[in-house]
Amino acid sequence: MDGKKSNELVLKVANLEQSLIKTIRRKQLQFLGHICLHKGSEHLAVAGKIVSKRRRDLHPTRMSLLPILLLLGVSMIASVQGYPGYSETVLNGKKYFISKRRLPLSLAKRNARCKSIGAYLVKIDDPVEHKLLVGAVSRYKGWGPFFTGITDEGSEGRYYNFNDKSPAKYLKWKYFQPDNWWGREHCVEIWGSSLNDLRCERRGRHICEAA
Ligand SMILES: [Ca+2]
Ligand SMILES: [Ca+2]
Repeated sequence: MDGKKSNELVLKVANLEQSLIKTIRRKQLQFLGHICLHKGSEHLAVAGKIVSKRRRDLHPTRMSLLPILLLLGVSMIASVQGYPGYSETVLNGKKYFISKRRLPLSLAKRNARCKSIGAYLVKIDDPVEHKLLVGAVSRYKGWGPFFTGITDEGSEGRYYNFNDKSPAKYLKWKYFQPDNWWGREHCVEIWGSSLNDLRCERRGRHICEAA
């Protein structure tokens, strides 16, 4: 009827080695999610001395399916989760997120939004990352501007990354940029294949980079 009895039956009929039975039982336990953290209890379970208590009103088959269904449910949730406000893209093995809504936000608010999904406003470290981001932006179906985390707020002409205040490493500017137009452009967007400075409060999307 139960697992213990059927194992004994298998042992009698097949006359298998005790070690083989133990291996099978261990595999069964692992499969059903009966993971025993303590070595002692694992040994008892393997030896068949621990019998799990079941609710009488639940059929044993349904009980054994429960962990599997739970696992399936969790994996399904994980596969559709994502972040509703962002389009996710993987570049060079790293995750980046482009905000779906064009909003007039401060740089601090844009960065806070990135942080809420375990990321930060994108830093551009080198020509490779620059090129990959340019590609991602060009493929994006929607208007910009696309804000990066690069800024010269508070230090005109000296560009740094907003999230950690580190100096900007790679700046490939568009012709005649940065022009700090009207003395009010302290944020940096990806524009075509290069960068432009623009007003931080402009309505636009921002790009986050996974931390
Ligand atoms: Ca500026
Ligand atoms: Ca500009």
